[in-house]
Formats: sequence, C-alpha cells, structure tokens
Amino acid sequence: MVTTRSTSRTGLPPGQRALDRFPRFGTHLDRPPPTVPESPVVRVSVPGAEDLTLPVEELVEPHRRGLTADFHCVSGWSATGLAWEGIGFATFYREVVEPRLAGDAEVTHALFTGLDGHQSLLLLEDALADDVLLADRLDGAPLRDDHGAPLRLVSPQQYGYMSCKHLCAIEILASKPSEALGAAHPVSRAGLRGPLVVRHPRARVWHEERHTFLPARLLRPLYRFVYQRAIRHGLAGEPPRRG
Ligand SMILES: Nc1nc2c(c(=O)[nH]1)N[C@H]1C(S)=C(S)[C@@H](COP(=O)(O)O)O[C@H]1N2
Ligand SMILES: [Mo]
Repeated sequence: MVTTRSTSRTGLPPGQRALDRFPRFGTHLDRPPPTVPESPVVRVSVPGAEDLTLPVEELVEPHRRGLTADFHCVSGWSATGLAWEGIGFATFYREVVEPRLAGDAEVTHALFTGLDGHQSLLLLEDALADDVLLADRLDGAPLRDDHGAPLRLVSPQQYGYMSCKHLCAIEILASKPSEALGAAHPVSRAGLRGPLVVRHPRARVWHEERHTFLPARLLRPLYRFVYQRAIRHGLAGEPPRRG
C-alpha cells in the first residue's frame, strides 16, 4: 500500500496547539455517535445521472492507500501524525463521478452528509487536493464510532468541520446550494449560523480561514475559551496516543 504525507510544511498552522490525543470532537455536543448499519453504503449523486448506492467496502478496497496527516480543529487544537487509510477523493472522482458526468457538465462543489446530519460543503478544487481521503481506517484499525465510522472525509489542509464523519451521501453539485448546511445537533446548527461561528467556504488552515468575515486572530481566544470545556470533557479517560 502506498502511503504519502499530507504536506511538506513543518510545524503547525498559525494559531494551532498540538494535543497528545485525538479527541472525539464536533458539533454533536453530547449526542452519542450515530448507529452504523451492518452493511454501510454511500449514496453518490452526480448531476444529470441517476443516484447510485455504493457499499463502503467496495468503494475503498481496490484503491486503498495510506495518508499521514495532522488534523486541525477550528477551535485551535491539532492532532498530529494520524495514519489514515482509504481511497483518495480524487481517485473516487475519477473512477465513480467522471464516467457519469455529461461531457459539458460544469460542477463546482461536493456536499458530504453524515449519518448524524452533519454536512460539509467543499469547493471541488479543494476536495480534489491529493491529500483528501475517504477514510475507513485510522492508526491500523477500522474507524471507531467516535472518529467517523464507517467512512469519513479527511481533508487535512482544511479545518476539521470540513472532514465530515459517518458519511452516508456524497453529492457532486453544479452550483452552491442555497439551503443551510445540516448539523449534528440543533444547537450547533443555530451556533453555526450565529455571528461568531460562521463557517468559512474554504477553511484553509494555512491561511487561517476560521471565519467568513471576522479576523482569525480576534477569534483565537474566544474559540479556545468556548471549546476548552468540550476538549477537556472529550479527553476524560482517553489515553494519550503516544509518548
Ligand atoms: N458527521 C460529523 N462530522 C463531523 C463533525 C460532527 O459533529 N459530525 N464534527 C466536525 C468537527 S467540528 C471536527 S473538529 C471533526 C472532529 O473529528 P473527530 O471527532 O474524529 O476528532 O469532525 C468534523 N466532522
Ligand atoms: Mo472542529
């Protein structure tokens, strides 16, 4: 199996601090992870073609590869050196999407939906970066429930909320959807629409694109304060990954 590293940059992106663990984190608040069906599938939709339903196993296996990457949450923590396995999103796009696209079709975005209702919307050009993975394994084991079983997106150069867990649908879109994105919890849905937490359309960590309008430096302490409790709570009883 071929394994690559996400980026040649060293150190952490601006405003991030490394944890020695990879906590379960996110917009689910206190909800348990969603129940994973026994034979999980992903619905794939491509403009102009009929939807198709792919078993997760069939999707990944023929194209399995490895990726070592750091993971950066917009609230300011990073988990380093995660060893993911899965299929590259660009490979999935080439193998599954492109053959179904009409020759003149213009596509702009990819919308990812999790079993818990969380959605992430990526510009196609960001999703097609060569370190974006549809991952089914982490650190040598199948993805655990708390990290996104059965399959999750991993986009290491974007803040964590883009890396949608528990994938059940991937939609390739011809334009930006007008609907608000789904969230894993009604409260976080409200929060994500509030003025202080507005998802950035690209969320590139190395550009510190934390927020659509507000400067990232202003938000660093606030995000840290708001999320510190959640990080502590999530870390209770969880052993460090290394060292
Ligand atoms: N389906 C789903 N995906 C999600 C979330 C979520 O709540 N539900 N939270 C996001 C956020 S904000 C982060 S930081 C990461 C956390 O991933 P982890 O729980 O594996 O650490 O998942 C992202 N993807
Ligand atoms: Mo996050």
